Formats: sequence, structure tokens, C-alpha cells
Amino acid sequence: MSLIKSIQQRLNQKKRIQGWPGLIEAYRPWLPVTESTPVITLQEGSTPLIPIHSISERIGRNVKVYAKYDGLNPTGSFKDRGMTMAISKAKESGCEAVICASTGNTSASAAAYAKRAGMKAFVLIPDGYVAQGKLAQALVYGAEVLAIKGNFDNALDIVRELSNKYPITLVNSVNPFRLEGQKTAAFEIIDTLGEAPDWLCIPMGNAGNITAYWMGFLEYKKANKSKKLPRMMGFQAAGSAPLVFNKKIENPETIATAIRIGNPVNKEKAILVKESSNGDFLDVTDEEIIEAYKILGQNEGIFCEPASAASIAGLLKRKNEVPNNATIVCVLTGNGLKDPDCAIKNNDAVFHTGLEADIQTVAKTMGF
Ligand code: AN7
Repeated sequence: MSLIKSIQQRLNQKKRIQGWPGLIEAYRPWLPVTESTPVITLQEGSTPLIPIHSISERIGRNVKVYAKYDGLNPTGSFKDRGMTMAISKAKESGCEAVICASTGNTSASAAAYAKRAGMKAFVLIPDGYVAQGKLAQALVYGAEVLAIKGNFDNALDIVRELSNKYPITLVNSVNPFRLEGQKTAAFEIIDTLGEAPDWLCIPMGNAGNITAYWMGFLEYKKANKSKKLPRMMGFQAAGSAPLVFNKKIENPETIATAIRIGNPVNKEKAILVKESSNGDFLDVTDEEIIEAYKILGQNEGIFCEPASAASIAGLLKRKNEVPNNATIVCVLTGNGLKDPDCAIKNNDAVFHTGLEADIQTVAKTMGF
């Protein structure tokens, strides 16, 4: 056996043992990294694309709906896709500290990856409006958490200025490496389905993710990995829908705190995505979000956070416009465990408490 062949075999074997290497190694030729980029990874990416029959059935007409369950990333949200890139590039440039403003998920992800890279992480959050799980993560990963008396938009203004004035790298989605990493979700969808879907349904906050997906779909189409491009359908919570109503929202409000954003940084890019994909933006009420959240939990065994359920709520709202036989992917951006308070308050479960610890009581309560 030739030497090259035996080295190749050993490498393949190593790959098998290690499993999925993380998205930078998996999609290296598509990403702005070089041999000298230190790869900071938690083996993010390769998330499941799960058929969701109860939603397909509600639409009918042989429509197939899938959930891209990005809540199964290492810190429980799609942010890890962008963060592996942003932090690797920050590390490459010699940076020692990163900062972000966040409704929660960015802070959790930035903290985890920064710490893994041996860097300091500062996170600015709106005091009282970050779901418990996300706050817990930022604290456990050892970020320095700064909670301000203001909303996400105020926090972003501050960190943008801070990163201009001081030697600290901004890792919000204004950082172009974030979008580069996040575009790999579109690659994975095409790699799995063998073609792009007809519609991509996605929640929007700062609209970085919808922009990143579109980049991914365009790049794969250009490389002949797919023949079509999806219509990009972006959804926002009704009380926080600057992109739907085409105006800045001073005091955004929604149960979906992840997307409680009134002045999206990627607004112009998002409008371009909508226009070039023949897509559309629509608002969904908190009630519709919770209804979709419950359907996913009760009928599919999928627990996502409220912001993610906006993609399902939006699809259901537009179901009459879905073409026959269409393939639709809804992006579930974050894990349901992120927001336990929302889960405890919004479910239809039968929950008996304070029962005596004996079999008779339990059996009787069960209806035997
Ligand atoms: C679960 O963490 O902005 O439209 O600071 O956490 O790319 O902003 C989170 C956004 C959707 C919206 N779903 O994505 C933050 C933050 C979940 C999210 C979005 C977010 P973008």
C-alpha cells in the first residue's frame, strides 16, 4: 500500500472515531478560514431535519414540512454556527476579549466559545428580559454580565460604540464572520434533502439568520448543489415587528424575548433577501406563537423556545398560499429548555401535585 493511501486511511479512521468535526472542518472550502486559523469548536452544526407530520397534515395537499432543529447545537441555539467562526477569527487576530449585546442566546454562545478560546467575554443584556436558561448559561460559562435598564436596541448601540473605542471585538451579527458560519445551515438542508426547499420559514430579530441562510442557498445554487432557491418567509412577533411594518419599534414587546428587537441591524439586507427570493414578511401574535409551541411539544415531541415557534405559527397563518406538493423547512432556532418559565406557564398538561405517597392515591388519581 502506498504511503499516501495508508495516511489517508488513518485519517479516515480518525474521522470516524471523532464523528462530526464541527462546521468549520465540515465546510472549510466554503468559509473564510486558512490553515493558520485556530478552529474554536464545540462540534456545532449537523443538526437534525425532522419531518413534522402534524403540521404537514394541517396543510394537506401533499405538502411536506420539516423542522431544522438548531436548538440542538452545543449551547442550544443556532448562534453557535456563527460563534465558532466569529471566535475563531477573533482568536486568529490576537484578540483577548469579546463583547455582545443580546436577548440571551448570543450571550450564551459568545460566552461558551470565548471561554473555550481562552478569551474574556462581556455581555450586555436587557435587565429582566432574558430567559432564565440563557442567563444561567452566560453565568456558568463565566461571562461578565452587564444588565442594563433598557432594551436590546439600547444595548447594541452601547456595545457598537464600546468596540470602536476600546480593544474588544464585537460578536453581534454585524460581525461578518457570524453570517458566514450561519450560512452552513442552508448547506446542511440541501445536503440532506438533495435540493433546496420551496419555502424557508424563519423567525427574525436582527435578521442576521435570514440573511445568512440566503447566502448559503445562493452559494450552493451557484455551485450546482441545488437547482432552485427557496422563497424566504420571515416572521416576527406582532408587538416587535419592525421589518413587517417597515418602521422602528421604540418599545418592542413579546413573549418571545429572543426576538424582542425594535431596530434590526440587518434591516437593509433582510429587505434585499425578501425581494430577491420573492419572499415575504409577516407578523404573528403571541397567542399564535404559543399555539404553535404547544403543537410542536404535544404532537411532535419537539421542545423549542417561543421565538422559534414563530416560524411554525407563520407557516400555519399562510398555509393557504403553500403550493401543492411543496417542501417546506421551518427553522427552530433555539431549544425549549432555554425558557422554562414560558414552558411552565404555557402548556396543557395534566399535573397533579401534593399527592399522598401511596399506591391507592396515585392509582385513583390516574383513574383506575
Ligand atoms: C431563538 O441572542 O438576537 O434574526 O441577542 O435567539 O438573526 O437576529 C437572538 C435572536 C431567532 C433571531 N430565534 O435571529 C440574541 C438574538 C432565536 C434567537 C432569533 C434569535 P436574527
